[in-house]
Amino acid sequence: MGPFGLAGRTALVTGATRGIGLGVARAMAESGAAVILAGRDRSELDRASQELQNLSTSVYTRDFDLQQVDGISAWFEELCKSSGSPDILVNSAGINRRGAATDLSLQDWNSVLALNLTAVFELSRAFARVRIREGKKGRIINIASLMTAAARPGVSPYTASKGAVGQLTKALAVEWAQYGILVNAVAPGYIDTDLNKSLMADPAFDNWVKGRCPLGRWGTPEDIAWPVVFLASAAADFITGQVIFVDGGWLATF
Ligand code: GCO
Repeated sequence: MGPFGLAGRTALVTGATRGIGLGVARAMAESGAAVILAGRDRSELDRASQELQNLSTSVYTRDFDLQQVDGISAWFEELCKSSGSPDILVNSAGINRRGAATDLSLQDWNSVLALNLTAVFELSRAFARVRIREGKKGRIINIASLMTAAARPGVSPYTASKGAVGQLTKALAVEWAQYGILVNAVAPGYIDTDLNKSLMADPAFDNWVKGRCPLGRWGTPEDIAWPVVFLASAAADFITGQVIFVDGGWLATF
């Protein structure tokens, strides 16, 4: 696999039971990594783990609700104590709450910002503390969004959270470069996942996405997974603080 392989590496992937997170975990397993699937629901974790077993003998699961941001540091420290610190962290867990900004509840806002942003900050710094303490390098890849750079009506909390993820990626990259911890983000365009099922089921929205995207289609989790594997690999040893838009050309055209 040359510089693109992940043999001998361990990756912790959040939001790993479905969508982009599961796609990333699958691609990392195919690239030789041991993968730790993190998610909230034990039965969904077991299903995802079964799906990946034939790809890698090293598929582990850890259930935790990352919305409980105060408990993230202790959860990660315990994970490291019992199975060693992962080399790679992929922050893929995220939610969306759609609605007019004037109508959304403060709880909607707080839930989206907690999982999409605060949990990313908390888990990333828990990861960095351990890797720095152990004198080991590391890779963090955050899943941002088209909404890191653009917006549409009705998704203000999500857009704000993903805009912040883009800047947090740069902030942590410049702070941890000295330790060899590289921090980047992959920003998906419109992807065929459960998060977007309702959008895909709307013929007008579906036609808009296919017409607006130069490649004329919705992306797939695999379209996102392999750029994530690239950023986790030795092929990306000189890349940090970057947000790579994997959007079918969406942002390249007006
Ligand atoms: C929406 C979508 C976006 C996602 C999209 C682009 O409601 O417009 O869910 O918020 O971020 O997949 O990344």
